[in-house]
Amino acid sequence: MHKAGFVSILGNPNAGKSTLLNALLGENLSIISPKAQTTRHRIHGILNAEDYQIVFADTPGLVNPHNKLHESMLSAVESTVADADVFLLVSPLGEDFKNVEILKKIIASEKPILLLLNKIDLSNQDEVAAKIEYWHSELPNAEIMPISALHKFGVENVLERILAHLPESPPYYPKDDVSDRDVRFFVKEIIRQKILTFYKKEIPYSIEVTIEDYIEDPTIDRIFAVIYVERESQKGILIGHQGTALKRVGTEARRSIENFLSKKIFLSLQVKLMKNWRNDEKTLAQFGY
Ligand SMILES: Nc1nc2c(ncn2[C@@H]2O[C@H](COP(=O)(O)OP(=O)(O)OP(=O)(O)O)[C@@H](O)[C@H]2O)c(=O)[nH]1
Ligand SMILES: [Mg+2]
Repeated sequence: MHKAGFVSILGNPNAGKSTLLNALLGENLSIISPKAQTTRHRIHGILNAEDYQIVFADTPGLVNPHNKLHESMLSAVESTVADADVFLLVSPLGEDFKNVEILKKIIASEKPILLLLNKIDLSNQDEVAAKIEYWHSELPNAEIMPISALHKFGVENVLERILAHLPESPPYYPKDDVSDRDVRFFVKEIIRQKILTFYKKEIPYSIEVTIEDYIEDPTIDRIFAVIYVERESQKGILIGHQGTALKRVGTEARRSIENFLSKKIFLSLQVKLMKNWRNDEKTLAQFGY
């Protein structure tokens, strides 16, 4: 018998959804950062075994939309709700869900829900017990599991429970696929992750990265990326005094990409202006949203 199905990972921004995905896969697929709204797309991460295939959907954090980019992020979340065979709701202790509409849709779907109380490493037993009781009354049909995605605590149990709910089905993807996204996507995400890490305030939210050219040679990949900013003033901040800030992004990104690809790369980073791209439908479509 072969099992296969879709598992949607949902929760607030910064809940630890991508950390959990990577822990479940045993691989750093989705980018992680301490800042909210790190993930902007629906990303499939695929776990293959001889007798099952789990297609995890990592999703953007549930925000109430303030711009067209947010609207696209929210519809990416909603698209996974219809497909899911099992829901993983990731809720760090001390937080309630920020988007109640989605929660209602999930409950209405009557699919199994695993409510994962995340970041328990930052908490204590009393707090965890109180939160379990709270969710027990909010979602009486959910299975509640305390976990620490960061420390991979409880992750094996989550996998076990998913398998218990997974329907019998042939695989949805070829059994050697690990994602529905290509190398270019992960390369741009790694560059974005460095920007999320190194810059403050609005910069991480105002930029988009595109891969303009990707030339594969036997010993080296030559990657030409562009970082788009929303305002002229952000160019200077991104580049920094004598280019030092951008250089740091380039060096760190190159290292991480080489690690990800297990191959030497050349990385070119250019900064360009794309005014108000987060509210421009055409540009958003061009950027893949
Ligand atoms: N202490 C602790 N930190 C965690 C845990 N899980 C995730 N984090 C941290 O929480 C932050 C956010 O993690 P992400 O996995 O990027 O969260 P996300 O839910 O994917 O966030 P968005 O993509 O922005 O919606 C990172 O700094 C993680 O290291 C955990 O179990 N314990
Ligand atoms: Mg994420």
